[in-house]
Amino acid sequence: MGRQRTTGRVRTLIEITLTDKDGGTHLHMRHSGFPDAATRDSHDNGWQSVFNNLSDYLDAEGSAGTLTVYGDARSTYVRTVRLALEEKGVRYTLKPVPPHSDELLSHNPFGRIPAFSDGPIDFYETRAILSYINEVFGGPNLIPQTGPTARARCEQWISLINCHAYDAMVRRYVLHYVFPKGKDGQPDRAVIDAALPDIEKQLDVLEQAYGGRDFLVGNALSMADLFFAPIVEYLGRFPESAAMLETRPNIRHAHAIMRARPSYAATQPELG
Ligand SMILES: N[C@@H](CCC(=O)N[C@@H](CS)C(=O)NCC(=O)O)C(=O)O
Repeated sequence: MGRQRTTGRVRTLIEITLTDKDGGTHLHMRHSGFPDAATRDSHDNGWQSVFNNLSDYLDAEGSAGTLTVYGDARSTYVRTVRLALEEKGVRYTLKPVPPHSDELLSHNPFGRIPAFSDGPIDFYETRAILSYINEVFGGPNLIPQTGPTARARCEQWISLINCHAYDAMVRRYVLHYVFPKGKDGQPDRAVIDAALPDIEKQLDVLEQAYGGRDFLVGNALSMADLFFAPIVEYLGRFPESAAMLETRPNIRHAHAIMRARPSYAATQPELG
């Protein structure tokens, strides 16, 4: 079966061959006639999305049979990836493997969660995983569409979280409450106290960034919100950071908006 298609002013050819195979049907698709490699490659994402949708349509397990998120649901970064998939309306399987386990190491040599695979394609590092999800699947674009300033601002907030805020808020604070390492099984006050000024400053900056809007960048949900929301969930659960949120109404407002989204409920981890 062949079909001519006009892309812009260029005519291209889509050929689909269906053959019997192992009791099923093998589909081979060839899209040819592009004027150059860049135009050809720009069709990759669209076709990926079409075939993922086709797989969902034909197979009860759908993309959950090929898309896997590896990691613990309580991890903020794992939740960021899951939020992105939920926002896109893409089905996936969560494989609850701990950091540094053999299985995780086979997908990420550094042993951190999350890792992600789409069939034979593997990724680690949350920002990279989100980039793939955003481009390959349909649904809302998680990168701001309003111009270069908004896009760079989105990257700025993600980088702030990855390079500084996760470290102060989660590694040097939340995790010391969750897995106390001080005397008599108590949280180590010195470590917590040292993190507090950094958390205050980061929250001040983010409070100002929200400016009373629903989202960190402009008026649409972006990846930046998906990185920050799972962290705010934890900040609300421990005394000093909960008090800091009390005096930051913009962050609380934006978090209430996130909490109301179906993606948030669908990824809520079970916390003791
Ligand atoms: N830069 C990584 C960070 C991932 C990360 O730190 N994940 C935490 C859980 S939220 C983890 O694996 N911790 C275990 C460890 O650091 O050994 C990313 O963006 O995915």
